[in-house]
Amino acid sequence: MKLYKIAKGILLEHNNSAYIIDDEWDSLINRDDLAGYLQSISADTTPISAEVRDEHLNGKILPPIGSQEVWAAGVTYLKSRDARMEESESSGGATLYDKVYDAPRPELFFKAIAQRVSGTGAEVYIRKDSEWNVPEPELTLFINSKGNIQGYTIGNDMSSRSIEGENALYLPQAKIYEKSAALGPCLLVATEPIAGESDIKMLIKRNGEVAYQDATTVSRMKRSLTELTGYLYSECDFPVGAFLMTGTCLVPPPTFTLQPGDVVEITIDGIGMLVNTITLNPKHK
Ligand code: DO4
Ligand code: MG
Repeated sequence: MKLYKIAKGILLEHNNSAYIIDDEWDSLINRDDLAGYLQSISADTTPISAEVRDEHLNGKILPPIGSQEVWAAGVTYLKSRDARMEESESSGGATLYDKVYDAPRPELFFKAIAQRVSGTGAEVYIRKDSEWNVPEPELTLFINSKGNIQGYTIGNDMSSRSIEGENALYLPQAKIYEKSAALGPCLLVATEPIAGESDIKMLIKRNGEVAYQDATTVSRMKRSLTELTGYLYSECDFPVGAFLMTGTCLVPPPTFTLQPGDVVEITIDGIGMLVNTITLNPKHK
């Protein structure tokens, strides 16, 4: 089942049919057994036609978030650990990443308030004071206020490698700025946890050519999804739930940095594709 936040409300796709749901996003998604609830709605609602569905989905799709906070986990894949050890070697910070990869406690950091999050088809920004920038493709969880995972989406944890590499204490500046996060295209709601074999792919296009592409699977993650969720909720309350990016599994080579105009496509099996164009913030150019 897929839930889309669209210009005119909420669209549910289930078993090849689509339904418009008249509800408020936060109260709709923040419940136990979201999948069961959506199934019951689909049974009681008249579906819209395929043409109307396409019209909605070809229009603007908003990020599948209401007023939740977005958090992120770090160094959950070997690729992320190795890339960060390399970029922070000269600052002497390399050992931090090595240690956190093996420690019982994961790295968790605050990533975004909802207003800084872009949806699919929208822009994400790179910082003008950063010369080395990358997208980070991340399986992202929606966790309800009771701490139970109810859905999955695709996240892009935009990052400045030069700022983080200069000093690990600069992490919030490397990670948090306008439009530094994207979520979408929808919330995948399922009764079963997402399969470990699910592919995560990233393709970056520059002037219509492929500038980078790679793929891996969710199963390469070092930690379990419930372990990450447990640490996030251990001392924080989230009255309308929270989104948690689970760490990047792909890192472009050190010679690669994003440029304005690049198009980043992140695909996760079963969820869809999150597409964003790289831009400089016009207010801060
Ligand atoms: O340690 C810094 C951030 C790590 C991160 O964002 C990731 O591994 O995805
Ligand atoms: Mg990340």
